[in-house]
Amino acid sequence: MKKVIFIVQLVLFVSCTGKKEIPDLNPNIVVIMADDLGYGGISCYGNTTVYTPNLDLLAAEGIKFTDFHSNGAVCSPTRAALMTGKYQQRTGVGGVITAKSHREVGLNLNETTIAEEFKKHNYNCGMFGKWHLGYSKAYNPTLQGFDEYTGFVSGNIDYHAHIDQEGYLDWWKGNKIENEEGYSTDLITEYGVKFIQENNPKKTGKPFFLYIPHEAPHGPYQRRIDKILRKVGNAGTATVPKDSISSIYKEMVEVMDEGIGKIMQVLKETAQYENTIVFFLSDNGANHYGNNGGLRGYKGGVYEGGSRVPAIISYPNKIKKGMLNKQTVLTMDILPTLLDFIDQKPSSAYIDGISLKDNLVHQTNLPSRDVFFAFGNKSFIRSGAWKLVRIKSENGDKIELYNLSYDIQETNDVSSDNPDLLNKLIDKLKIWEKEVKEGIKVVSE
Ligand SMILES: [Ca+2]
Repeated sequence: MKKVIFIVQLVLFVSCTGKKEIPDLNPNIVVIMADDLGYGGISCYGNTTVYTPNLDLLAAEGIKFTDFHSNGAVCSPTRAALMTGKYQQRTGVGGVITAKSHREVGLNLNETTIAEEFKKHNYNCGMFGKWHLGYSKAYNPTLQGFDEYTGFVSGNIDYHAHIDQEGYLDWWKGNKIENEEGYSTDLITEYGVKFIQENNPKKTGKPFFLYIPHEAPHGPYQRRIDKILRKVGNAGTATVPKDSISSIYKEMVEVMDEGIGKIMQVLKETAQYENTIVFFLSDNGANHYGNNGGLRGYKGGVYEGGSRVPAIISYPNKIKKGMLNKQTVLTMDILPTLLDFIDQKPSSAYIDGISLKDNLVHQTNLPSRDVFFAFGNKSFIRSGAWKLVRIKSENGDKIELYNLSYDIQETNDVSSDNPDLLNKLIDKLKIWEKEVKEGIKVVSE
């Protein structure tokens, strides 16, 4: 009898407190990627003309990175690294998958993507936005771990007509082309909001993994009110007056920020905000229409403006708010980091990224490591504050050496002052190139 009373009391206690009625679930994950947003592209990174209150709030409630680098200088390579946790060169996606010449290639289905990893751990996985890892339906995101997908598979579409650079309609629901009306940035947000509502862990009993790769602020440059610039069957894009682009660009960033606000709002309305890890990042630096925060160079290049990008993580349940993070971080670190937050390891035989979890939660330093970057004939190695840049040409390699601790602008090439270090870093870069080409694990230090 005593036992029965005890059980009744326990049930009453649990239901009165409103807690522990369902077991604590792993955190939800939301990865939001901007396209071509430079280091100075939003207000919390020093931009004084654009208004991005929602990203600023996310940074204030989480951690803002100051030395975060996109794995690639352009779209597809960074996305391959995000999906796999590896240097993209290992996946075969070292360059852009172009609408013109690469319609039959894509990220190998044998790769274990971040969505497939979370799926193994009982997550519902959704993706809304830009894929850019294969045009053919044989490479569709629904074959790479995403239960739901709506968006486009090329590098960029007309924001209104959803047509790629080569004149193909490019708006997909799952593995079928099916167009709908709407401004792509708004559609991506609406699908993200709906996914969070429908996959509320309180209803499903499962956490969710949501990937929101925005098109903004990549060209073509179009606002909500602007006209269509592409037609089916015609390659190319109608021109926009050059002097109007900076104001259009500003609005494109602001509409994306507004959408991110809606995502944060629905997480709060569904009481999931505290138990959700939101990771915001850009896939590479800006072109000359954007703002790279005064750093040298642009998208596609090997200087800081091409790869150092805004990145923010928020996880109110576990991460202290309002911190700056100065560690050198790459896109490929996201996969192992997010898995570590649910006490899991990547299932691939090996990956190149490392977990930032201890650093983010306890502010410990990351283990020392060299990081590598290569695109076309250009590459760099970062070793602490040192950065060696190599640009290959038929007339011999051009080598430069910078110390970013006092020369973030990369204006003072000190290669002639440090011959031993120069040779050491060149050797490391060559070894790395061989290793990623031949599929051998990089041996650090
Ligand atoms: Ca991009």
